[in-house]
Amino acid sequence: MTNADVAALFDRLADLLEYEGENAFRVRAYRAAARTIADQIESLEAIRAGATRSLTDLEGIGRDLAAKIETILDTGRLPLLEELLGRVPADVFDLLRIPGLGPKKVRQLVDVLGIDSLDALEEACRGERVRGVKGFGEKTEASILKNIAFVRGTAAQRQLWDDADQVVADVLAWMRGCPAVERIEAAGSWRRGCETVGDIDLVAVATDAAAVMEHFRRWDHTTDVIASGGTKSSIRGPRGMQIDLRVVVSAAFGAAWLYFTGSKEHNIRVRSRAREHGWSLNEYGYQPVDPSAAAQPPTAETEAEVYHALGLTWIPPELREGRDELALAAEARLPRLIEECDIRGDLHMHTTDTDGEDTLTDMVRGARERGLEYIAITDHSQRVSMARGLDETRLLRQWDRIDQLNETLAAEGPAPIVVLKGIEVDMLERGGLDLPDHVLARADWVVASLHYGQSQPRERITERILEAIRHPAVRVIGHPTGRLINRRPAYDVDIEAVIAAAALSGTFLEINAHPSRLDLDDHHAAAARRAGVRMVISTDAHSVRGLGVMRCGVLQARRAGLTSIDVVNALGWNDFRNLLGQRST
Ligand code: DGT
Ligand code: CA
Ligand code: CA
Ligand code: ZN
Repeated sequence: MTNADVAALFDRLADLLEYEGENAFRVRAYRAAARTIADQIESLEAIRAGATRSLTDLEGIGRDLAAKIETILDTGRLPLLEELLGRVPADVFDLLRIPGLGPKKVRQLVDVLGIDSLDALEEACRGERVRGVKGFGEKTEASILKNIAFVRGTAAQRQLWDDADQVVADVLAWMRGCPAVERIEAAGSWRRGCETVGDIDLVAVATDAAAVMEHFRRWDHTTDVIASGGTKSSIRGPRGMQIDLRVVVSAAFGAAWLYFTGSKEHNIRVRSRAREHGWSLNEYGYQPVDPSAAAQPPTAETEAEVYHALGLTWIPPELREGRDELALAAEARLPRLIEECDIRGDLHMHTTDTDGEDTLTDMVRGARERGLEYIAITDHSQRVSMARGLDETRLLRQWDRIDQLNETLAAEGPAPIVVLKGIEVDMLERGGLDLPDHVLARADWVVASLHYGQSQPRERITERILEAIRHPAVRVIGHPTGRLINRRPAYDVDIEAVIAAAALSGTFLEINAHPSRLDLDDHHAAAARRAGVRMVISTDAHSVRGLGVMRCGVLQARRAGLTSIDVVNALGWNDFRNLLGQRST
C-alpha cells in the first residue's frame, strides 16, 4: 500500500460519509487526513516502524485514525469503508465523479428525483426536472449535462502520467531483480509522456522467457493475472493498472521497443515508409516484402537502427504521435527538445501565507536544493478567499520579508538563489485584476490566473484573459485553460485569440507542470510556439515536494516540440533578469 493508496481510501470514505449525511466535522477530518497522508514523503510503513516516530505525530492523525491506518497497512482493507460500500448503490460513484457535484448534492438528487445512474440524471436534466430541486437551477442543470458528457468521455481508469510513473518505477525495479532479465524497458503512452496512461507496456530481453513471466506474476503487487503466455503476459498491479509484458530476443529489441512505444499512428507511418523501402516491419524486426529477394534485412537491435534503415534520425518518444515527426526526421530537422536539466528557475509557487503547506524560507531552501538559480513566490490574491489570498497590506509585508531574505542569501557567498517578489493575481469575474495597478507595478513577476466564474460564456472568459494579457504588469497567464485532467473540463476560451494576443504583447503563457493540469497542453503549446509566444514551465508548487513536478511540465513541453529557446525559465539568471527589464508594449 502506497501513501497515495491509503489517502484514496480515506477520500472515498469521506465522500461516502458525506453522502450519508455524516457530520461535517468528521468528514473534514478524513479529508484532511487523506491530504496529510498523500503529502508525506516517507511511507506510512516507515513512520509506523520508526523507533522515534509514530503515526500520531502526523498533523490531524489521532489515535482513531492511526488505528485505521494500521489496519489498512496490515490487511489492505478498511472495514468501515467496506460497510459503507455495501450500503451505497454502486451507481452513486459515477454520480460523485461529476465535477462540481459534491456528495450532498448527489444525495439530494437521489432523494428528491430518485436518480440512480448517469443515464437517469441525464434524462432528468433534459426533462428540465433538475432545475426544480432546491439549490439547483437552470445554470446548474446545464453544467451538469455538460459534465456528464465529460465523465463519460474521460475513461476514468486512465491514470495521470505521474501516478503511472510511480507504478512503472516500481515494476521495473522488481523485474530488474530477476536474473533471467537481460534488459527491460517501459514503452507505450507512459514512454511518450502522455498526460494519462491507460495501461503500462513493458518489453524485456531474455532467453528464458518462462522464468521472466514467473517472476512477473510473483510480484507482491500483482492482484490478478489477466493473461499468461510463453512470451506475453498481462497482470493487474497497483492502482488497478494493467501491465503488459512482452519478452523478445535481443536482436529484435529495437523493433519491439519501437512497436510497443507507439503511438499506433506513428507505427503505421513508420511501417508504410518501410514498405516503400521494400521491407515489412513489425515487432520482430525487418523482413523483405518480397520473400524471394536475396537482400539481407536491416538489423533492429536498437531503435536507432530501425529508424536509420529508413533514412530517419532517431525520434524522441514524445514526438511519436503521427504528426510531422517523420518528415522532420527525414530532413534531420527534429527540434532539440528541452530537458529538465535546462530549467533554471521556477516562477509559480505558494507558501503558508496562502494555501501552501511550507513556509517562504522552506520553499526557498527546497528550490535551492534543486539547483534553481531563481524563483518567484506567487501566492494568491485576496479574491481567492478560500486560500486566504493576500490583500495589499499582507502582500507588501511578504515582499519585505523577501527583500530581507535576498539580502541574507547574498551575504552567504557566491551565486545565491534569487527570490522574486511575485503574485498570482486573480482575473476578476467582472473583469480587471484583483490588486491595484500601483501594487502590481512594484512586483518583479506577475502571474494572472482565472479561478472564478469559470462557467461564463466564451466571449466573457476570453475577454477577461485578453485584458490581463494587455495589462502592462502581467508577465504570464497561469494555467490558461483551467482544465483538471479527469476532474474538470477546460473553461470555454478562444485559445487562438489568447495566443495571438500574447504574441502581440510579449506576454508569456504557462505550461503548468502539475500532473492534473499540464495546461497549456501539447497541442496548444505547439500552436503558441508557432505563433512566436514564449512559455514558462512552472510547478505551481504548494509544498517543497511540489517542486518535483517540473519534470511533468517538461514532458508536456517536449510533446509540444519545445526547445530551451521557447521556454523563458530555461534562461540563466542574468539573461532572465535582462528579459525582465524589457517588454514589447
Ligand atoms: P494507452 O495504454 O491507452 O495509454 O495507450 P498506448 O499507446 O500505450 O496503447 P496500447 O497499450 O494499447 O499499445 C501500446 C503500443 O503498442 C501502441 O502505442 C502501439 C502498439 N500497438 C498496439 N496495438 C496496435 C495495433 O493494432 N497496430 C499498431 N500499429 N500498433 C499497435
Ligand atoms: Ca499502454
Ligand atoms: Ca497495452
Ligand atoms: Zn498557483
